[in-house]
Amino acid sequence: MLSKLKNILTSIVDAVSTKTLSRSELEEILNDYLYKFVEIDVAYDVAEDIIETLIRELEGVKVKRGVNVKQYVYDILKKKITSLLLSVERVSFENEILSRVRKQKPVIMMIMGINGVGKTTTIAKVAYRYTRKLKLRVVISASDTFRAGAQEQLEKHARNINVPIVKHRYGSDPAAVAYDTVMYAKTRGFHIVIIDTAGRMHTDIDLMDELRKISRVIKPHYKILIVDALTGNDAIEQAKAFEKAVGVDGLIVTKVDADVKGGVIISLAYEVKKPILYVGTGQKYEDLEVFTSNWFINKLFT
Ligand SMILES: Nc1nc2c(ncn2[C@@H]2O[C@H](COP(=O)(O)OP(=O)(O)OP(=O)(O)O)[C@@H](O)[C@H]2O)c(=O)[nH]1
Ligand SMILES: [Mg+2]
Repeated sequence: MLSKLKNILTSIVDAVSTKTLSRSELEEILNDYLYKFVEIDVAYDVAEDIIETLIRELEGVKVKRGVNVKQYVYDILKKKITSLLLSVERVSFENEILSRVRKQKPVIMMIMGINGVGKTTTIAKVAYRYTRKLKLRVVISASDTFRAGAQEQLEKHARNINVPIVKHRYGSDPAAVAYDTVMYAKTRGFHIVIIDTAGRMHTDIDLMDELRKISRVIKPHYKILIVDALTGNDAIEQAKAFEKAVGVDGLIVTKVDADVKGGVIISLAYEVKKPILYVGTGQKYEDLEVFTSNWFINKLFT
């Protein structure tokens, strides 16, 4: 996980920890890293920002005897990356859900994203977490009425985690399924409705219209976009397009366990500025973690 980003940071620390360096020496050394960062999905502007920060903080600095120079550089990087991520962490998200359900049931989440990013799996993980940890009653709407096998896949997950789903026939209106699910939840006192939607390219106008329709009919409290860490910087384009067409309240980044590059979360934080609610770290129901800047820093620096 994140191994290339880790390697780059280690290599930077080694390269600048030799002696006191001037601005031009630092620029010479660090310029190479601009492209190394970009290759691992750190957006160009963020890479520039990180390098500029390093130059500013290290220029002409004589580290006091007894202070570990490498540690000094690591700390600069840690602080910088933390500051980039702080703005998108939302540690109180589950508390917010809990206080919402106390006031008004059900709380509705609509899950969206392009094909194959992990929407359905993530829904199962969230439902698993909310029923087990938050002790909430969750029902899932099978609003992917399009892809062959989508309903069976969701049913299988639902059986495994013991959560009900509401479904219609394939080809039926996803908004109608979602509406029925909300009614189901209301009459039976369920706390949470999670709407599974079909994968769609962010460039497909008709399918984006369909999401807008679900959103208009159901008025979800949270429109959550799933992005796959392995899609790299395209995840940023996806987030911008979904935000423009439907609106995005939060992100979940999946397949972080399989992502050796590691730059995409930093880029999302810098370029999209939507809270990252959770990260997917595997294929099991337990493999969903609350995203915090600390979580990321710990993965990078330990
Ligand atoms: N390693 C890993 N695999 C994941 C993660 N999340 C999802 N997957 C896998 O990604 C694949 C696609 O997941 P789905 O949940 O079907 O994706 P989807 O977005 O619902 O796909 P469509 O409905 O076809 O658009 C499956 O094989 C999942 O097991 C994760 O966090 N880590
Ligand atoms: Mg799906």
